[in-house]
Amino acid sequence: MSSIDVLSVTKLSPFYEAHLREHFVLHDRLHDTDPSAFAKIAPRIRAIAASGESKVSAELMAQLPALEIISVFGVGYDGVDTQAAKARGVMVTHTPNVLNDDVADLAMGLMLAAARQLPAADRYVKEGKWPNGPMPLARKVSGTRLGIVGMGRIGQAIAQRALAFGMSVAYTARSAKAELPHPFYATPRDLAAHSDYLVVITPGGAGTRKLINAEVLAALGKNGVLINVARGSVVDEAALIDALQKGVIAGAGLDVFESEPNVPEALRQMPHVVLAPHIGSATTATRQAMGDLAFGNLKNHFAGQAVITPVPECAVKG
Ligand code: 8YV
Repeated sequence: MSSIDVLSVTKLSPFYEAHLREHFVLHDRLHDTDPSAFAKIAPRIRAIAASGESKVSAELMAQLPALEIISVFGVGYDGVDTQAAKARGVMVTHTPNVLNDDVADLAMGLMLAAARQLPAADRYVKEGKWPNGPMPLARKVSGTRLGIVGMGRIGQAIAQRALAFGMSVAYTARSAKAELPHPFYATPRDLAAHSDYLVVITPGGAGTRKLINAEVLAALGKNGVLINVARGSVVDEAALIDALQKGVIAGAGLDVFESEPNVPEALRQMPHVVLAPHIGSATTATRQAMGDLAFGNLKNHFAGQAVITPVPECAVKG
């Protein structure tokens, strides 16, 4: 594999990048940094290394006649034009399952942090305010109603954790899952109307763009809290800011944003909002597992073996 040219389209985790450099000729974001050098090596590129947030457009693929595989370091691949890849016979792989626990943990963490005001509590003690009196009372999590938008692998891992908190769980998804005991609502609006906390963990992309809009937020109501660990595109950010400013909902915990890494000033100023910089899968153990899987997909492909985790669109139907 040592002579195979790979283009990375994102700054990759250092250990994953080092691993790729050991086995491939890695061109780190050359298309962005040096277009004329890129034009020379483009015909040799046989693989793209991307992350969950990367954009891999049909235009980029069109410049790479030898492209065979796009390996995404992440479960989400909404930035990859899979239709164009399929039409060209380019394989697309991702890293499902290995990050389920981390993303579900973060969803619970944001829920607890937003409800119990943990960042404010931390500042309260550190800034020496405690001797002047207690903090304002916060919002209860245990025993309340959780609505999950998107009931795939990570949604189910969140449900499992919520049950241990004595929460009732309901969900919405493209269709009801007969094997799950939780109530199904056909729309995010109906689910929100029956939830105290609404967690968004649906794939990104055109099919879910602004799924969580002003109407859904109004249904969640003034005691409701929105948690987003999916993609910024799934929530209408302007509608969310408006709802938070007007008290239409009580608060939010957000790991993802419409235009990362830029977060609107309005959100950054809000005391009832807890923010994180897209860290759903960002633990050492999980990033290692994601790197191993993303690398394993490339290795298998170039060894002439079946890839481990193709995206559903590229999976061979049995
Ligand atoms: C990113 C993610 O891939 O898995 C996903 O879909 O969004 C993340 O895990 C990760 O931040 C690497 O950039």
